[in-house]
Amino acid sequence: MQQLADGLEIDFHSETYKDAYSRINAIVIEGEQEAYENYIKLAELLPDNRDDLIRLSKMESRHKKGFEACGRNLNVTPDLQFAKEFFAPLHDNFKVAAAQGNVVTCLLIQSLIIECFAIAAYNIYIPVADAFARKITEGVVKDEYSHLNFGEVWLKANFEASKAELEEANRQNLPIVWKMLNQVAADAEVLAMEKEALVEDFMIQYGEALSNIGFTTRDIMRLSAYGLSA
Ligand code: Y39
Ligand code: FE
Ligand code: FE
Ligand code: FE
Repeated sequence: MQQLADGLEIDFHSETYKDAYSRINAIVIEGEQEAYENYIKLAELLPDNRDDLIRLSKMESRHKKGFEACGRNLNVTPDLQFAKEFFAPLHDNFKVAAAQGNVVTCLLIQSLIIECFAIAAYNIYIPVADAFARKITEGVVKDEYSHLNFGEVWLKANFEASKAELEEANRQNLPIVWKMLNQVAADAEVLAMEKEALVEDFMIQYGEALSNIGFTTRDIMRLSAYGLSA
């Protein structure tokens, strides 16, 4: 049991908490595994950036190990089958894009959408995490900002040539993120992570990223609300 600043009490060892954690922890472990694979694929697609991308992929596999330790620390077995199904739509879209050599779509899915989702989730989790998981997650979230930055820098440098593909990839993939958030909202609530806070943080990260790449405020409003009612 832990007393938080706002007086919220969370029993990290209750069956209710551990049941929700078995899915959220699995999502994070599976997400880190897929991020590892996605950066290896991106390294093949962008040979000029190979060393950076391989470095990012190694960070993702360290993240996975850290979150596996968080589950073990709470005596929770992650529900990896659930997590694979949770990521399948985004993962399939990434694989199709990679097979077609659509590197802009791959970067939008992994380095913008998934990284912003991770940053939002980790930022909201840190204040309500157990002490062990908090330390791990604080280290991880710093890395995720650098992954998002990689995508921003590349897409900014190639903005005019990427714009149309970014619009289409956003249209196809952002609604999937809102569905994923809805699927995880009840479990997140058990961990004291509010859906509204997750949506707000995601919107801020994603909007900032689009702005850094070169989109106008008007474009950002249109792009970032796409499929929000899904
Ligand atoms: O780049 C990364 O490391 C991202 C793969 C990790 C994804 C994390 C996804 C977090 C969603 C958790 C939802 C909890 C409410
Ligand atoms: Fe990561
Ligand atoms: Fe990452
Ligand atoms: Fe609540």
